[in-house]
Amino acid sequence: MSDVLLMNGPNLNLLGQREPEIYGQTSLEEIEVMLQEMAQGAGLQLETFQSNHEGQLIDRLHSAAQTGTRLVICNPGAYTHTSIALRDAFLAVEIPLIEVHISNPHERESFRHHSYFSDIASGVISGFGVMSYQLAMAAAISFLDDSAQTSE
Ligand code: CA2
Repeated sequence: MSDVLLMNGPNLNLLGQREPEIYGQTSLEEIEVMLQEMAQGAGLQLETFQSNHEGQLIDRLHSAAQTGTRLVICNPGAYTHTSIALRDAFLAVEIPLIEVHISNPHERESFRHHSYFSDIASGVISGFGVMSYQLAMAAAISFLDDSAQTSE
């Protein structure tokens, strides 16, 4: 069982290699290491997953539910604006979601202004570059700490 799953959607495997003016210079692996350190410091288990395929993201979410994952931090990439199937998967598994974006989609093209996840997420963090992920992990740590205290 892992406490938190960090899930990244299509093209985010290219972080640090392309379009640094939008997405920065840090690789996904470096982000994953940063979040592992934060999770370790908080005594939480973190798993990470990236896929360029909608169905694989859905399958990973189903298996997270089966193994009792307590929270998902997800940057759905462009699926943010298109994927009713991934939205339905989040609704089906009922695992709390923190939606993350590196850029601020609201200051970009209008097709990025709608997210299929924001209204079902516990929270949304966007526009802070790589720090969006760190803020999301900090929020996850606090969220899981609060939920542990209320169930005592
Ligand atoms: O700002 C974000 O994190 C986004 O989720 C990134 C998505 C975009 O479609 C969303 O509107 C906002 C695109 C991810 C593409 O990732 C790349 C990473 C490096 C180089 C090129 C693309």
